[in-house]
Amino acid sequence: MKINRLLPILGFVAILAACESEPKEQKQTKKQAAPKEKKSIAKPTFNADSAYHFVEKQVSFGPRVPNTEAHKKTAVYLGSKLEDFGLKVYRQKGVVTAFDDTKLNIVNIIGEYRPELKNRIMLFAHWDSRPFADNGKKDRYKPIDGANDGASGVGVLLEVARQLQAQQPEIGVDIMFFDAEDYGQPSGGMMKRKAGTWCLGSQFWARQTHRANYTANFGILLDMVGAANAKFTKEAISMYYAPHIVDKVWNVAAAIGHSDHFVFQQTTHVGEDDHLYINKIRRIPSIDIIQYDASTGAFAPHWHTHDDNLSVIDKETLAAVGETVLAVVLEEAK
Ligand code: AHN
Ligand code: ZN
Repeated sequence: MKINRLLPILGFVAILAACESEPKEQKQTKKQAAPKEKKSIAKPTFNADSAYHFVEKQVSFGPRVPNTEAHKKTAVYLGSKLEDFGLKVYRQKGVVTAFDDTKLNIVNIIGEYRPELKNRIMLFAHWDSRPFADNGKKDRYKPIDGANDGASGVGVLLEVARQLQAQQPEIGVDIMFFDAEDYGQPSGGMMKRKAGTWCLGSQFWARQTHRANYTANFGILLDMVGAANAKFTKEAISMYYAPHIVDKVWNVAAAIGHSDHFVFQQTTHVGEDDHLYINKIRRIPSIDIIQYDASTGAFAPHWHTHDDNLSVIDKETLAAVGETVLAVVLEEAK
């Protein structure tokens, strides 16, 4: 081919190349600029020894199953701790019906930090423990300690409450401990499956809040947040109702160095949890920080067995979750 015939083609190729390379360069500059644009977030003070102590104390009462003495004592303890930390405390009592028709005397325990402010976040966990060990092999009809499943989330939030009192951020925060999350119908067996048998305390609260016209900008649920090397994935129900909150929390975790726990992967491993009803009934966008275990494709092997005791609790994980949640609160207060 002669050069004069080739030129227009070369020119066209050059234009194509230019068109292609320009956006690429722009993309690169954007990528490089991104870390500069991201504000740096300080790792907040959060005492993991203190959080661990709160977990230990809950477990020391014995399994926190509704209608038991241990449950009553724990309720007194949790309410008085929130009061010690200067929060306005509500004890919302009720009776709910379990899957097997047992009437459960429940109490949702709520502590409000800066109740006068409109700008609010709700942080929640369930405080009861499972009356069975139906995922285990032995003593399946005995209640479990629930050191991870129950006490860990409450322990972290008690320490968050203590830090709110110490650090005094300018934002409303409601710490909510829901009852009777874990009295759900065991899977398998010959009974017909009933819907909505889990999360009885949060369902009760969602239908009638502890005070009229309660609302919050968003909610964060902590469930099974204490095991060593725990991975928290972007849980599907949270991603359906509140992907912007998931991103907010996971980005804060990354910014303060906790990407080893808060992994950028989505998983569908939760049937229902308290955040579902807060989203569905109250329409407060809420997410669940809940462990995902790749070996089971769901929860940790100790889940709903007697191995869920103090020995699985790791302070480093409590710190990662506590620092992340507290950092989110402090960022929102800015
Ligand atoms: C299920 O997905 C069956 N349960 C998740 C809720 C739960 C139970 N969290 C702790 N225990
Ligand atoms: Zn459970």
